[in-house]
Amino acid sequence: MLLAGLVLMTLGMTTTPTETLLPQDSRMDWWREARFGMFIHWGLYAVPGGEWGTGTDHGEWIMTTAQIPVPEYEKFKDQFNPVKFNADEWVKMAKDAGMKYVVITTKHHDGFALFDSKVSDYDVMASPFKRDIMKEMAEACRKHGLKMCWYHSIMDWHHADYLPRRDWESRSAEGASMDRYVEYLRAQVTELLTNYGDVAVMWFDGEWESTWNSKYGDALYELCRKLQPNVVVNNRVTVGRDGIEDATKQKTGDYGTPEQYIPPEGIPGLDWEVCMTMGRHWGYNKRDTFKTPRELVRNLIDIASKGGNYLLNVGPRPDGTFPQESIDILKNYGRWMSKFGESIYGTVASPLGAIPWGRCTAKEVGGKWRLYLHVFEWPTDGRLRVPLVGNELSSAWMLEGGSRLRSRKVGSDIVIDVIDVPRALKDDDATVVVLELPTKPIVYKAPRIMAETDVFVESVSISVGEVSEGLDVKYTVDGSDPIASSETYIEPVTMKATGVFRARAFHNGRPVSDVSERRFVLVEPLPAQKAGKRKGLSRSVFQGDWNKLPDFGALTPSGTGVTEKVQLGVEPFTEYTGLRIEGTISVEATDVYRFNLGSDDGARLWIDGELVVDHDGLHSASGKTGAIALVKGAHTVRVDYFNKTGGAALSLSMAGSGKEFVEVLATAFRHG
Ligand code: FHN
Repeated sequence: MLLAGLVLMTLGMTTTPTETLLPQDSRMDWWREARFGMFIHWGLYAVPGGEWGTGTDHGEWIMTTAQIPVPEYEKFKDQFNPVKFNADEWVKMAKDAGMKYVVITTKHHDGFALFDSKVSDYDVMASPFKRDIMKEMAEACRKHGLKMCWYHSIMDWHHADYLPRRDWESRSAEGASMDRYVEYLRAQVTELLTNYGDVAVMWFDGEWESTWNSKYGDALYELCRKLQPNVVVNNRVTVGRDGIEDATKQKTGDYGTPEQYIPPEGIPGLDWEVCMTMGRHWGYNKRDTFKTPRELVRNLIDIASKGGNYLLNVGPRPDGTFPQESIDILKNYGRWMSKFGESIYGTVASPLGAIPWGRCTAKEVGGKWRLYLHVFEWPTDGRLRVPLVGNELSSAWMLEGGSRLRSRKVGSDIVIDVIDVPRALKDDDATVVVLELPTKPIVYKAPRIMAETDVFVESVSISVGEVSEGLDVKYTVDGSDPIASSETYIEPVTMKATGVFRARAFHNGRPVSDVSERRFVLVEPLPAQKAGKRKGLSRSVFQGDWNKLPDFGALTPSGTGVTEKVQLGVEPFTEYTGLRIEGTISVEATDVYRFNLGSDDGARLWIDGELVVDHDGLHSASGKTGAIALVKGAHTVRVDYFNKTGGAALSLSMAGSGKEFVEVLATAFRHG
């Protein structure tokens, strides 16, 4: 038995084989079919084009990054007159590029609305332009058959009631009411979902500041669905993302939104969409530099091969035109999608393991399954190998032109002869070869072993996923190699002793994959301590400029007090500030507990002196998870936290075995 309380910083997948299927929700059907959309970031920030003072590298955040006071920034309103704006041209460029939906900023963090809002005079009708841009965009999308979608920022640097204030600005927060701001936010969302016809997606953003919470977020989600029952809402309507890369879907929201980042293995069982800039900025910057058209085409293929959508951004100029680089990128997409769009639309993630020459997407067509093989690099021997496929072969052809290709099984690989493919059919960005199989692909890859944690105090439930239909999984728990006579995986397996779980795929009684393995350890939970006498936790405040957590024990606090739970405790939370929060936390049962510590900037969590989560360093609002085994009762808890500059956030949630994460409530804490 391992010593008490082994702490794990890594957690396994908690899905089971059935959960790798996407949630059955017809609202998402068009979205899963679409795969590709245009993001548009446009607003007052286009006027300066990234320049302020000597600075030239600002984007849509220029109000904050250049610390422009509200009255100064408002002057851009009087310069906003995009006389060359033509919604029809914009939507036609999206359509011709093969995009199926358009998400445009109705209001970004700067608070300026690009639509005629009756609840604000800080909108486009107050500019020289005086046209409802959203109305014209909605009409153009309807005309060209694209889905109209709204981006709307929860965070608002202009509205007097929004909190927290930017720490550099002089406007007082006196009298500001976040509840009143939320009513304003809901009123604008109501306008956007009432006055412009069908809206396909509400793309919320700016949900990460400490003043937004799941109560507001859940209510906002409900409002959207009440106003337009078929509207799709992203996960940023509520709190809880682990940073901009995180696509883990909260309880609220229909899909995850990894940003500027392609999840290396996709996110099995969830809907997700990568949003990305063509250049370095979301909003227009005169000096922006752009990714190559080929890189962007391959991004689309890579994302689709992992089962996600791609929302690619354009930052229009202040005159209402697209930057020429964006136009050229869109034209290249149009060229490629006109030949190969079938290999993207309505496809699902590749069933194959890694392939060295490119990517794969898959789709059922006419009762058969097509693997769309996107060739980035042509094999020098003229033989395209599709690894580890257990199906009998059907046929293979070039998607462009349809010319047939010779193919055959070599062992468990399918080999396609491509030596005679003419140069004219080899697209520099990617060429698609279709491999048709008579049934769903049977892929010989090692099973994925899934469990909440690698430690347990009584037992651990282990499931196996991502195994092709038609294969059996054989497993052992004594560390030996699975063989044909080993146990067959039927349902989650419970282990009650320390051991190594090993699994392997079998086809018709024959081993056909590598062996996957994972060690699970029975641990002694940490014994309960004496609970504190008084409610809440002690809270010491420190002032300093850190890039990572100092030893607060060696510093003199600037103030002390009590906090009811792990939180910042004051709004707005000041910069260059640290916290040490201590006391005891009570758990209701002996179990392995997962703790998610959310913070901006760095934080660490200790329980009974064991470091359970280390989320130190400078980072945006995000969470990290660790696990520890505890006996029912009280345990010492300490959270150290610091905020350097900008946004601040601190939260602690926990989950017992088999449970969802919930915020640790004040009733669990004592001190003194
Ligand atoms: O702060 C915004 C940023 O300006 C941009 O709108 C992106 C697009 O997803 N979202 C936020 C950063 O995560």
